[in-house]
Amino acid sequence: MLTPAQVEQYRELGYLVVPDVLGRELLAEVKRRVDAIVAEAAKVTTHTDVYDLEDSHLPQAPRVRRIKTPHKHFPFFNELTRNPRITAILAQLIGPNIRLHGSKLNMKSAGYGAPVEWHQDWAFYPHTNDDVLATGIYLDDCDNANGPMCVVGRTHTGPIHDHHANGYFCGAMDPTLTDAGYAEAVPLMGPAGSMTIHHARLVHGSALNTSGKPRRLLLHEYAAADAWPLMGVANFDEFNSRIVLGRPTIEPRVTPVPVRMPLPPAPFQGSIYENQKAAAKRFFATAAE
Ligand SMILES: O=C(O)CCC(=O)C(=O)O
Repeated sequence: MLTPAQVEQYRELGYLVVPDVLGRELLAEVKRRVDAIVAEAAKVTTHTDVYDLEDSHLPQAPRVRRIKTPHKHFPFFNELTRNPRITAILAQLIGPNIRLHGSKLNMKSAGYGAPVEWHQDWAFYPHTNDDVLATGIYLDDCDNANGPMCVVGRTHTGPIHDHHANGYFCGAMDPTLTDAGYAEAVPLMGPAGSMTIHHARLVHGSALNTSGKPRRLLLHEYAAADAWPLMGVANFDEFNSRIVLGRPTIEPRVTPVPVRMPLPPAPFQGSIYENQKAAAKRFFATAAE
């Protein structure tokens, strides 16, 4: 459980790091399963429903950039999104009824793991209210060297920045047009097993991993059950099947939150890495540079 001071920090700054949420055994099991999934990437030559690949991927030298929506493909990871150690913490922040929005595992491998440009998750999936956040469990020790997720505190109460380039959604803020306070960004670091929490409106991003150590981050996105996605609900049963705590509702709570729709869609539809290829200007160096 969170202390009142931690809850207060989340409300005020929009982020938190909570150590050792899963415990040693469960963390070890998560890593074993991730290794097994990554080993299977030797069979693929292009992005699939499961794998998002680094540009330099080759089947004989597999380079996985992200495992996409692990909760959809692997029951173990679906179960993990509902783990009471996680949901008890979430309930303190967004209430007793909670729905999973999505999940992903960003690999940020040693030496070449791709950067993620500054963005707000809210620009990808605005909801009727902003009781929406993401958790990230570090599978490796994370320090300044291996590409920690960096956040700009307090931006969760500010504007929603433009994430478009050349008239299309690109999922990245143009660092030459908007200074959202990047110089004050804080790295979220900790030993393996630490869980980051960031508000969906918080500006965040991370650099290329040029170190010799991997930095894997398992991200779960959660919303209060009465926060409904403004992009709509494609399948009502599937939507409700993602309730991880409490009960669903058909009465969305609507609050005056700033919104820009992620439309028209990115020309490179796919993962955030593909979307951000359309960005006019980049902040973080890429492996090719
Ligand atoms: O992996 C990271 O450091 C950033 C993750 C993120 O913001 C994302 O994938 O949307």
